[in-house]
Amino acid sequence: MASDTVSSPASHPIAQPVSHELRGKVLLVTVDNPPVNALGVEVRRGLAAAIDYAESNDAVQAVLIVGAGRNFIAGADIREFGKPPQPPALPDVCNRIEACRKPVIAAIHGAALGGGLEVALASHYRLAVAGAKLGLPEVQLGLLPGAGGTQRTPRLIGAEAALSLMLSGRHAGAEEALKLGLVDRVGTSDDVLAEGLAYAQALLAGHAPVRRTRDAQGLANREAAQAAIDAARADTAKKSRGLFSPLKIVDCVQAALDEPFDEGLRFERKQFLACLESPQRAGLVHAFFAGREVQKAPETRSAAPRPIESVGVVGGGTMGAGIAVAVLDAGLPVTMIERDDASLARGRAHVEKVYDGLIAKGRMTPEAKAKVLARFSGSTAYDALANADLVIEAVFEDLDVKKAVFAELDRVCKPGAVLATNTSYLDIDAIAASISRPQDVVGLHFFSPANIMKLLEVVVPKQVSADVVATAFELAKKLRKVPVRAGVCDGFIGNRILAVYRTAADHMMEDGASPYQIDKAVREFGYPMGPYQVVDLAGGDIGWATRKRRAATRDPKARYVQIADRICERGWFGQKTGRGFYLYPEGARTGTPDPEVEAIIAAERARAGIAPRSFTDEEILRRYMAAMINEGANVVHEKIALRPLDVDVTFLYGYGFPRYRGGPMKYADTVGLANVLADIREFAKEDPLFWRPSPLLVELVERGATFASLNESA
Ligand code: 3H9
Repeated sequence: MASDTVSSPASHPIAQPVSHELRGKVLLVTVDNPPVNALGVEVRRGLAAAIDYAESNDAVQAVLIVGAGRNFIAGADIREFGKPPQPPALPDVCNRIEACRKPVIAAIHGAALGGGLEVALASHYRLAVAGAKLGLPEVQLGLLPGAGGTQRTPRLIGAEAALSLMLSGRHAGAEEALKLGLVDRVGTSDDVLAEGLAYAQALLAGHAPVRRTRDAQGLANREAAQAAIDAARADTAKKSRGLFSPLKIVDCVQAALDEPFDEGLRFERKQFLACLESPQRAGLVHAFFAGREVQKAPETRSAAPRPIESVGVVGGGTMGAGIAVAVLDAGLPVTMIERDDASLARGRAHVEKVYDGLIAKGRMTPEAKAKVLARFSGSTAYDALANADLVIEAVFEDLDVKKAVFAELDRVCKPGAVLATNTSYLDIDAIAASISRPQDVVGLHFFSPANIMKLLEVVVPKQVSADVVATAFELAKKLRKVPVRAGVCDGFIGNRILAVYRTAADHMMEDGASPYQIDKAVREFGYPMGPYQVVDLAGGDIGWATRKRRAATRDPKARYVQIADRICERGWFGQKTGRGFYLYPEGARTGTPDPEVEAIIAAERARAGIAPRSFTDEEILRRYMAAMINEGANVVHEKIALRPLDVDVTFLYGYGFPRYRGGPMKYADTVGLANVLADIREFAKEDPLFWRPSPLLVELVERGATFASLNESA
């Protein structure tokens, strides 16, 4: 390049994320901070400077704030949390906007979330256009609206509506926002700039006064407000067990009712800072970014996905039907294959049952069901899949059965069709190698119920081509699933790690902890259920079949706890049989402890020559988590998972790990890897074969590094 064509950096002023220009009498202030106009320090400075300019310039009679790109403002810059604060703070910027002596109007399109909505609430007038999403989702990040949101929202729309928005974190569309009183007007077109300017001009023409939300009267009915606060407090104590920020949100609204505005702001600030420093905030923000990071697998960057316009599903059992529903819900046509008419009828009935359930709950109309099912067809002949772009096999978990299905797919499917298996454990490389087009074979491991669970493990066999993997990620997006890239091994990421910590739990049970104590300790950690409740829910026979299959290959030196086998031998498979680890009298959904199970456990301990000892809940968790973390480290070490964050997302979305702890690997960083390793070495004194420290964990501790450092460098 010739040197005279190169501009010096000085000739290119750095783009300012907030610009302003005069449009007639209106100062148009544009926030342009891609990708989502987050309120980083430069944006905060720019907004404050724009208001200063408006006040000091006589030509300006009103201010219009808009966002460039697809959103108004998505909120505070989450990446700044935990770093040293840089002035001006957002609450000060909002106060500056509200104090402006000339009318300030916010014109909203796309996301006005968190701090973004707080900027709008500090403005004097608000307009939204179709497609706008207004909300205060801070609670999902372990925070509370900390730029006046907890004080202005209830004053504007009342305590009940404000609490509902802030405690759920949900988004309201433009029309709902108008109904709630969050905005004053909804544009008739989606041209936010034109709508905003027209509104500003109309306000000026009508001599609309400056109108401050701090003076709004939404809390005037004190009794109603107090009742809403009390109800929210009771509900939150029940529903948000273990969470730090929700009750603080309620406290802030109480302060809004009891205190003058400025005092309420001070209270809010204190609570916000307490949330900001909490480990829950760190865990939830990690979960937010990790959930986005997993979508960026290398193949999604290097290859374009193949088009998917029609999908085949082989197998109409629980899994196949759930997958069919997930695909139908994404708007795609599905062809189901079963071996005979009776099985096909059962598969179709499974699919219909899901929609009938929605109809019964009033969440779907029979007409809508008919419309969805018009996209569903079934056949007992594989030839019906000749034109499918993607086929997902969900038949019985047996390698030979699956290979036979793939031989049929190889015979009938068009060239370029993606051939996926929903196996949970089997060797996908072997399945791929058994047909003439291994490059088209990929694993899509759904979790049950497949139409509901968010996790999708995308299992990447050796010979698969990159565009097939990219197609799997694209499918996940269409199905609104969270995809995690996994390598081939027994159990992939999730089930492989699950097997290890379940074994640790079984060891504790045989050594003296009751299954009921283990479940309770795990629930108190934040899981919705303990491991033995999960077995009872899923059906004990499933794990029993796997154990029997693996008996021949099990390391004879490894400790094997037989308690679950004794229970299954009695036909006690959990909820579906009325008893398992727990008793479920008369079809109860929650189980009660079973003295007979305790007797079986006692007998097994005696048979194994174990004198039972007691465990504290804390000790149970240390062992449970150490087993999980250690196998998580192995999975990363062997490159089955790309990074520790992929393990975290797997457990957050597929295994009920409490989101506010960020996932097992994030949790390990929080307690300190050296502590986890010390625990493992301690436990290894009793059972060195089971408790073998992962080489990766040892290496990180030696280097004084964290799992997080591997997320950043990957
Ligand atoms: C807050 O406001 C606190 C205040 O009350 C008080 C302060 C004192 N910051 O999701 P996408 C990134 S708390 C930084 O894929 P979409 C995201 O990581 C905040 N970055 O797009 C991604 O980056 P990359 C309350 C952010 O179109 C890229 O933007 N606000 C932020 O599917 C695109 O994101 C929220 O909680 C952020 N705030 O969805 C809103 N937001 O390309 C959180 C996003 O490097 N955000 N990024 O992977 C969202 O809900 C969605 O991102 C949104 C767009 C709906 C906006």
